[in-house]
Parts: sequence; structure tokens; C-alpha cells
Amino acid sequence: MEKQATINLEQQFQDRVDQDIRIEPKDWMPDKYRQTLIRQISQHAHSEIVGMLPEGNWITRAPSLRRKATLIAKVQDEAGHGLYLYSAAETLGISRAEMIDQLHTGKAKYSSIFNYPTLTWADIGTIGWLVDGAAIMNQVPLCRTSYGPYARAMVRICKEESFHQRQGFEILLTLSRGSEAQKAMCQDAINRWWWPSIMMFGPADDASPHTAQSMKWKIKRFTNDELRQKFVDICADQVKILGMELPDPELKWNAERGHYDFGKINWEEFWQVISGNGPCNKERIAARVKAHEEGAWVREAATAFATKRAQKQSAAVA
Ligand code: BYC
Repeated sequence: MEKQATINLEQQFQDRVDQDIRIEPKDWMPDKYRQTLIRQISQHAHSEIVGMLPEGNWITRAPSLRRKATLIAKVQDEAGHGLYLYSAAETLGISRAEMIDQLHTGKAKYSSIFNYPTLTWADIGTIGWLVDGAAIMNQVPLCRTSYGPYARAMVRICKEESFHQRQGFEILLTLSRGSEAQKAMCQDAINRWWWPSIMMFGPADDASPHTAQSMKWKIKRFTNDELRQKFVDICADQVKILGMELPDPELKWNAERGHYDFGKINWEEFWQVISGNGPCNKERIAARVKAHEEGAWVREAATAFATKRAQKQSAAVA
């Protein structure tokens, strides 16, 4: 009897998803749908917060006041994105403290891309162009994801990300029109970031355990490989404006497919990076743990203030 009731609820849920009716926090949802969303949204939030680190590394060394101001604004935007996403995940019944703990203890992942170092100023431009570019490609469809709070958070995030992408491209355009040394720095950064950027979309579809179910639930609107291909197609043209090259000798327009063909991705590197063995994994987590511990007094002060204010308000009502 109980089993039949659950089957009916699951069918009704799937019907709503199929009709593109958004799922809201108080609606019934299968437990696996909830868990998938908690996993994806919290990992997305962690990526935004960890993503502040490689760029923050260049705030004091940005080459001009204008560049410094825009970089600070960008890094602040990423913090904001993390906060909207943590809030969206909290609507599913997990606490912020639990999510942070999962990040710090390695139970939750964050994007592979932020485990690579930012060696030169050109890396900041390249992150904007390629990393934020890949992020937008993945995130615009998430504005139509089936879970309401996630979809709404993504709308604002995407607007800001598209500004970041242009800002990055403009940094690279300036370098690509500069001295020989600046041009070389630009090409070097593209060489180092290209392959990790196309890995951001996740494993190939036939090696992705979650894609099929997430597509059925319309959490994901496109598969990893579909988005990766769209991204390659766009970048293969954009790089020409910079007068630079993508480091892939097999990149070639395929008129029959209407897409660029591209070389083989080093999946061994990807799995290593997401299992904690990338160039900067330990450094990134150590920086987050340190910031969290040093911020304890801020959280305590904010809680004490909120309690005091609530007491004052209830005294005033009485
Ligand atoms: N890095 O079955 P799959 C940003 C994991 S932030 C690490 O395809 P799914 C930005 C995956 O979690 C960018 N791990 O999974 C911020 C799963 O492991 P678990 C972040 C990855 O979820 C600041 C396993 O591999 N964007 O753009 O269906 C400045 C199997 O994968 C990665 C988002 O989070 C990866 N790259 O698809 C600038 C977007 N790829 O969880 C920019 C939202 C896969 O079973 N997330 N894994 O242990 C998504 O769209 C999806 O979660 C993914 C993966 C496409 C990333």
C-alpha cells in the first residue's frame, strides 16, 4: 500500500517535471532528487568560493588601479554566487555548517579547474575568458533547471558571469596586442588552461554516472559532452580574434558534423585532480579551512547581534 503510494507520488512528480512545472522546496520530491540537488548545488557553491582563491592571488599584483578594481569586484561577485547557492541548497534541508564541513573534510567536491595555479597576469584574463566562459555555457541552461530556487539563483549568476567573461577576454585582447613578451605570456596561459577548461564539463557522457537521471529530472538540460562541444566551437573561433592558438593539433572544423573535432582529453589527469591529487588541491583546502577558522569570531558576533536584536524586538512587542 505504502509502496504504491510512493510510486504514485513519483509518477506525479515526473509528470510535473515533464510539463516543465518548477519544483519548489515544500513540494514532494523523491529522496534521490533531493540528494542529487544537494550534491550538485553545494559543489557548485564550493566551486564559487574556492574559485576566489586563484584570482585573489593576483589582487595585489594587478597591473593598474583599473585592473585591480575590476578584479576585486569579480572576486566579490564569486563570493555572492557562493552565498546564493548555499542558500538554495539550504532550502533542501541541509545546513550551511554541514556543507562547509563536507568541503573541508573532502566529502564534497568543487570544480577541478580551481586546482591549477595562476602563474602570470595572463592567467587572470584566461580564467575570465575560458573558465567563466565554460561556466556560462554550463550555467545558462541551469536557469531552466527543474528546481525553482536553483534556477532563480542562476539567473543573476549568469548575468555576472557574462561580464566576467568579457572582462577576461579584454585582458587577453590587450596582451595580444602588446609586446612580444606579453603575446608570449598570453599564449602560454591559453596553453596551460585550455585542457583543464574543457575538463570542467565533467567526464564523457559514457563515463558520467549521474547524467542520465539528471537529464530525466531536468536538473541538467544538456549532457557534459554536448556542452563541451558547444564550448569548443565557440572558443575555436574566438581565439582567432586574439591571434592566438588553442593547444590542440587535432582541432579541425568538420563540415559534415557542423562542429570542430578536437583531440583526446587526458581523463587520467581529470580523475586525479578530482580525487584530491591536482597541483593545488591541498593548498586550496588549507586556505579555506584557515579562513573559516579565522572567521569564527565574525560568525559569533553576528549570531550574538541577531539574538540581541530579536530579544529587543520581542520586548518591544510585549
Ligand atoms: N570538477 O556524473 P557526473 C564557476 C564529478 S564554478 C570536479 O558528470 P554531474 C566559477 C561529479 O561531481 C564551476 N568534479 O556528475 C567560479 C561526480 O562526482 P560525485 C562549477 C567533477 O553532477 C568562480 C563525478 O565527477 N560549476 O564556474 O551529473 C569563478 C561524475 O560526474 C567535475 C558547477 O558546479 C569537475 N569539473 O555533472 C569562475 C555547475 N565534473 O559528486 C567560475 C553545476 C564532474 O558523484 N554542476 N565531477 O562525487 C554541474 O553542472 C554538474 O554537477 C557537472 C557534473 C556538469 C559539473
